[in-house]
Amino acid sequence: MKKLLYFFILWISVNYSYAQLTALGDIMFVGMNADGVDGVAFLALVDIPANTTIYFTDNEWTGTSFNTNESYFQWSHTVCVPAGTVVIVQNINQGTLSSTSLNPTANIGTVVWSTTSSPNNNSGIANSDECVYAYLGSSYNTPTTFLSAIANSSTYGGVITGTGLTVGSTFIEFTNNHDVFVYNSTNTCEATQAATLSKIANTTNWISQDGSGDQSNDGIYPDFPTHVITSFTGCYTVGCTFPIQLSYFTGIKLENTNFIQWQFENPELIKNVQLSVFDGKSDFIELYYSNFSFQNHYRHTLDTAGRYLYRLSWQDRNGTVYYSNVIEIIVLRENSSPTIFPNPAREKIWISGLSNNITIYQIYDTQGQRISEGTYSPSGIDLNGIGIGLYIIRCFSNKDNHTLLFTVTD
Ligand SMILES: [Ca+2]
Ligand SMILES: [Ca+2]
Ligand SMILES: [Ca+2]
Ligand SMILES: [Ca+2]
Repeated sequence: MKKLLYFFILWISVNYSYAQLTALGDIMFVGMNADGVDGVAFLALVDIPANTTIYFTDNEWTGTSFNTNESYFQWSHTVCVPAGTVVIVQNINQGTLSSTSLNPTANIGTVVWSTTSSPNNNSGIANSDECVYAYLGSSYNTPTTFLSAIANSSTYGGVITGTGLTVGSTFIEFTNNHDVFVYNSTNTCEATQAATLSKIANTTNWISQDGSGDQSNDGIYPDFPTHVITSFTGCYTVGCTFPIQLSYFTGIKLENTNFIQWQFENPELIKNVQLSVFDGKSDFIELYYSNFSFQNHYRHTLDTAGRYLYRLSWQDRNGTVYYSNVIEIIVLRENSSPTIFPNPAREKIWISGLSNNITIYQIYDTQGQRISEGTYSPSGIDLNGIGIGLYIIRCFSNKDNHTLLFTVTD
């Protein structure tokens, strides 16, 4: 005459590995601002693996090295940045750099000055004859792979020789010496990376603004960073996987359902989630599927008593599928359930329909933490000290066992 109830909490961690940025055009500038606090914005066309360092400079390339008198800064992030993300760097205008200069800032990741001593002493993006390069390197002044460049003039004072950059592809070259530039075409990556580079490097796909004073924040299109496109779709991954952490995956028998809950630490990295139940023969079959990863529970309505095995699977943005461990809920017999009143409740609850031999109750929160217990009596259960929320109550004796749900309101 009893129901058995199994309740598990599992902790899962997933290992992941890193790929590398490798090639020209793996990132592209999508904004540049020489007014106000100065800034650049760049698009990751491929995933940027965690802890990759990308160097930037507004010194000009002479064919074998950079000239001097301007600044170097470097960006990195401790977790993988998915393809399609736009990173916006600002506050590059710190004047002549010293050990007390503030570092530039970024919406994603961290930026620091690569050096604050000569020959890198004049920070900021000039509003004429300026070029900014992005590259990988063994150090700030030893580039190994140029990634992208943007110039507001064709007479920016450098040469393209030895960089591998190509105007109209990986090098975005304006000739108007404007101050604020924002890419202004579709935010989709094309079928090939080369086609996307051509689209972004086509200066007719940009809007720019010029004038004395600050055009970056005058409310007239384009402003920077207000009008920078913040993400692209359909870009190109290189095998970088995402450190998705499943915090918990639990199940409990609740009235005529099994109530399954889960939580991810970083659901924004998930492409889709699937909850499955074992079909009793050979496989798991889908109960719930979503491309939206923020729902974190499912109520499985039960037709019959039996042994229920549940498994959660999820896909990262590269399409790699991960599986949780399996949780088990065994239901030996369906009982007619007693009811709780009032429900929702504020100060006290009573349970009707309990057989006389029920004496013990236990109250749990929805994460399985027992928060109260006692002996049930006709005077009801006092809710003093129990906060607003959803709760699970078990009432049982050595012969009977019920699990019910109730809500505490204010
Ligand atoms: Ca400036
Ligand atoms: Ca320069
Ligand atoms: Ca201006
Ligand atoms: Ca403006």
